[in-house]
Amino acid sequence: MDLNLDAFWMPFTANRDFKQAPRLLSKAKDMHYWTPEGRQILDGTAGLWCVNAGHSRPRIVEAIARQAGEMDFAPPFQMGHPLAFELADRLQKYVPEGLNRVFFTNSGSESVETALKIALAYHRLRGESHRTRLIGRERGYHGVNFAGTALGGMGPNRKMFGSSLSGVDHMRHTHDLARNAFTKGQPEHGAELADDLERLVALHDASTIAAVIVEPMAGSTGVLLPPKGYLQRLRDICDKHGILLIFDEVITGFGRLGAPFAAQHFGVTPDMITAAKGITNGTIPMGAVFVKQGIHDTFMQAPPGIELPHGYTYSGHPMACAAALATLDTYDEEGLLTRGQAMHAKMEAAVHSLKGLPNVVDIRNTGMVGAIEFAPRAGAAPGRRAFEVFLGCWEEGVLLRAAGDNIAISPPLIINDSQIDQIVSTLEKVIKRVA
Ligand code: PXG
Ligand code: PLP
Repeated sequence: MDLNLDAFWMPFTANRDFKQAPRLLSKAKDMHYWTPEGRQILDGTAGLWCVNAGHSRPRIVEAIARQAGEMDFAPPFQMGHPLAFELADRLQKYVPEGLNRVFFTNSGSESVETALKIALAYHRLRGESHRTRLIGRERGYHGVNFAGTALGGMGPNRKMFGSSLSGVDHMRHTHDLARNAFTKGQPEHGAELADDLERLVALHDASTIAAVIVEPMAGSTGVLLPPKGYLQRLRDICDKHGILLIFDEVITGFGRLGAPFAAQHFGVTPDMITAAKGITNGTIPMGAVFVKQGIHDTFMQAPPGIELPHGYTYSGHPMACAAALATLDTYDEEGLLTRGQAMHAKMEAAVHSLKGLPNVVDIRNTGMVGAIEFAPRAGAAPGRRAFEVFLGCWEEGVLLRAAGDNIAISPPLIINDSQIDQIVSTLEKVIKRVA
């Protein structure tokens, strides 16, 4: 193919390596991608954790095409269009009880910035403008904008960008290989790590802290499940000190764990949820922040006028709304948002069958997500071994995701048993060869 690769500066990619040996995808349907040469690839990553109903589903394709012809765009500031209201109303059915107000964005990163700004403004409206501090967690990922970069806890994503935001602190991460390796589902040990929040309260004083943001299951860093009792303890500490709790569910939202949201799966309700990705099945960029009604209503008691000076040109874009409504129809018709429960045992047995292979130091799973952790290769850059496994699987026709020293498995929720077997047998073959 005669394609000049020079001009496009690729995101989160080793551009020079990639352009020496490109990996291109040009067609997709249901569980598969195809390369421009026609090689079929099984999608073990749901694109990038987003194509939860599988690729190019007819109902969604038609809804997008129809909307493009009907009305391409409508201004979202001081104007509206019916689909955005219809979608907001429809989403009530899926979110945890009480989080029944929604602000639309275009990505997970924008959802994070939006939620944090709402938290600051909320405290200010209540006369607590001294609550400006924001707390994240080591190994967290909250997108790439300034606040998300500052609150995130993955070192390489932060170090090039200065201090980015003041008044930020982090709790420790919950990964504990020594005590929890090869746990199926939630680890037994580590609930006490939530007490890090008490430590930060003692240090900074609760009256300075606006919000805590965590991924209920950390995705990008390599699928870290919360220890049993951990999230409830965070919830309790936040309640005790008037701190808002934000769950970043950009990956876990829309069915990944076997419930619509991780909040329901783990039985802990935050004050806000950030979402994106699966809301449109990855088709048209869209994100959302779900907010407890009481937070929203605080804004509605302010003097008349614009209650929240915040929004994006493409907030509630008509094409994204049409795509999201058709996505929800597809999820409903096929029971996909809870299919992770039915498939849990199969997924669990499949990924844990890789225990004992060379350099595999941990395996984690729940619902429709799993991860294999490798010992780092001595003398090589961190993550090299996992990246070689990723490359090997790609050559064998399976797309997985390397995340540091981990391989993450997060297929579309329509995956069948034999496709799970294909992922695992490919991994076994490749791990034996390269790991
Ligand atoms: N929060 C979380 C928890 C995420 O997983 C974002 C925010 C940012 O969303 P946008 O739409 O701005 O990318 C994400 C995104 C990976 C990977 O390698 C994960 C994400 C994005 C890119 C790569 O696992 N998650
Ligand atoms: N920069 C400029 C100069 C703009 O005019 C706008 C929006 O009008 C933006 C940035 C923000 O763009 P968006 O609303 O797509 O996030």
